[in-house]
Amino acid sequence: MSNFIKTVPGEFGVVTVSIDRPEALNALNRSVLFELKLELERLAQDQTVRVIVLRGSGEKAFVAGADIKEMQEMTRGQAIEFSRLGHSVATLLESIQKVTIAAVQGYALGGGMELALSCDFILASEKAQFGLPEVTLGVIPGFGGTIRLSRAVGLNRAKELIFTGERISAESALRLGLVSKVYPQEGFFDEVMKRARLIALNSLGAAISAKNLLNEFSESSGTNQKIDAETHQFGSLFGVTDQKEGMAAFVEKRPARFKGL
Ligand code: DAK
Repeated sequence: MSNFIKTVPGEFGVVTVSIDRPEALNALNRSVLFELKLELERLAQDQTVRVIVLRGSGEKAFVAGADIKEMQEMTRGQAIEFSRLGHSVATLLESIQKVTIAAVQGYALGGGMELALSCDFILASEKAQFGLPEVTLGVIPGFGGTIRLSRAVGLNRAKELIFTGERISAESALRLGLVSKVYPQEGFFDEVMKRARLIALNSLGAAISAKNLLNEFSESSGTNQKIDAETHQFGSLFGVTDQKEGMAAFVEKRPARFKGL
């Protein structure tokens, strides 16, 4: 029984998986990530499932990031565990033998954008906003963002987005090649379902063969080593002054005053 994940089966083997924590803009705490992982593992075994559409509940957000209130008090060891859990969900979305589509309306920030980047492609509503604001909190992207963003938009653009932490519109994300298509807000999910059904009616075996090759060919080298490096770097930023200050400032709704430590 999931508290935070709702799955709705649809026609032609298209299922919609919703992250359902709208009161916190679907922020990813440990329970959300754990339930999402279990649900994806279950869907991976279900032969009737062909396409998975991942979305957030409510109109305001896909996912507004990892749960800052939960992360605020994490020790280095807990941060590493948390990063591993997030990585396992992202890797599952990327490698599952189904087609995965991120349907983004509203905010896709931090860990939310990283989950979207792990899907096979992203469809966005005109009101979507993307960003990796981790540096504004004194940390770095920890669910594969340093790896997958540069793959999607190129090294220099990824650096600029990560260093500024700024949010970009759906239109800008389209220009960067981060999202595949942008639709009007009204009727957005109908358009997503049309696209999902178009794929579901093709040969799943062929699509998955292509997916596996595309994933393999797009890896320059050693994704697992990169994931380990990101996880440890993230962990090492926990418990230091800037991480404490950045996250406390968010919770206290004030600007952060970083010391560079
Ligand atoms: N975590 C916890 N609560 C959040 C949240 C988040 N990321 N985002 C929003 N909320 C909560 C707000 O605190 C608020 O709760 P109450 O104050 O009502 O209790 C509620 O959701 C509604 O949000 P707002 O009142 O702030 O709504 P607004 O429309 O005014 O603003 C916003 C929306 C999305 C601009 C704003 O909420 C915002 O800036 N949110 C934080 C966005 C953010 O910085 N996201 C990135 C989080 S950092 C790693 C693992 C993970 C990560 C990195 C490394 N390793 C272990 C290596 C990932 C990090 C992140 O994702």
